Amino acid sequence: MLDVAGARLTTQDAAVVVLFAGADLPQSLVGTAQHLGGPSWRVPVSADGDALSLAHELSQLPEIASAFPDVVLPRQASAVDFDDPVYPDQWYLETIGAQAFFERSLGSPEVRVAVIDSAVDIGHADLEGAVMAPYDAFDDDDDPSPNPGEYCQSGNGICDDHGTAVAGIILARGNNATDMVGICPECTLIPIKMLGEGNGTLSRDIAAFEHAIAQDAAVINNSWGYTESIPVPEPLAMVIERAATETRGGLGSLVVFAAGNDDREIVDDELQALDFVLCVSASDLYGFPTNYTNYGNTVDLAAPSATLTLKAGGGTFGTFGGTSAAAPVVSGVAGWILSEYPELSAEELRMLFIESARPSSQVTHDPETGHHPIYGYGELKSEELLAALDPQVPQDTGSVEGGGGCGGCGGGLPPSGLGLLAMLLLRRRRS
Ligand SMILES: [Ca+2]
Ligand SMILES: [Ca+2]
Repeated sequence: MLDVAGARLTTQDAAVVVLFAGADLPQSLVGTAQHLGGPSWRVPVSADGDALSLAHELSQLPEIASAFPDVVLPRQASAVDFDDPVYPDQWYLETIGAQAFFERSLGSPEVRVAVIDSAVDIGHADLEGAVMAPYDAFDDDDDPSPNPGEYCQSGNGICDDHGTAVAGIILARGNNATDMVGICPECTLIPIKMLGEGNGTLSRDIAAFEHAIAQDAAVINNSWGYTESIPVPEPLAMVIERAATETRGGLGSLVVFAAGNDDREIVDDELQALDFVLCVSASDLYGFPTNYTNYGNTVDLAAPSATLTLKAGGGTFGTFGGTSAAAPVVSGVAGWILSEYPELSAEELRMLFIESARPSSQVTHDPETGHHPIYGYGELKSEELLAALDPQVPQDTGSVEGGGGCGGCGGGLPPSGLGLLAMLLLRRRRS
């Protein structure tokens, strides 16, 4: 093991060199160096040498643009190559650039994502092993599964399919040769049924959030709202604030709400406008605004309406939609981020989504605030999110200098949440 570029890496007995454009292989290496193609060569270590010293020596030669020990890189087969059959059709993963997340990890089971919704088919094959502490606040039991035939919204499968569809977008298992891939395929699901046949009650809404708090949820997805514009009842606002500030030892839970599908303006006293809530509107396959999404000052960002997801009773379907399908895209990404950066507070994470949203090219955002009533501060994109999380990640080894052996080499460790916080404090909200 050697300390190479700040990381402990195992080296092979060789160095890799890249020649300057037009340079020939130094005479001293002819016969021993192995050609890797183009200007790249592998140079074996001599009997009493080591790879790091060799790389340093070689970097001094005028022909050599870059030299580096031939290290063993911790790597696995690309996680992007999923064996899940409908993965290639999940267009929204491409829209947000989810491959950049998958290349790094598939998330962590330590991160618990609560889905407060209608029933969730916890026996679905693509949720196997994902579920903890299921709860039914509607029937007050511990089984949030659909009651077949009840709460038929879309007529898919065994009915009551909404919660299953939401959960699938967030964390359907990956590489299990089954159905699809969620955005955080290794996050843990806390399914909470709160919607069902007939009207809901305030007490059920509160019981749902209390369960998410008691189970220490890191993210709480809410693809629901009231059908009319009504002020948030104070006890519900209070329990949501507690969720956002008390879980995870005080770091809090990111509370994500769908903007709603009524093509109306959300006013300041509604659920989606609460201080701690991240409010998500929906864009379509082409990045255009959907014609149903609610809008207003409270919209924080837009995400694609993820139409293809799990169907209650088994398999997938392709006609899910609305802001109900956009909020879980954000919640899945939130779960992935907290898997990688568990020390982020819910408020830091909420600001990260707002700060790193990419302004839509379809509309003109307010030049003063950066806001747009439909897109909020912009669209969810992995490129901007990862750049905000890892501001000092080395760029591709585009520039080459003869001097140092390790200039621009990878292997740096991700920054801590404190680094991110400092960055957020510097950037603040667009103004
Ligand atoms: Ca039940
Ligand atoms: Ca799967």
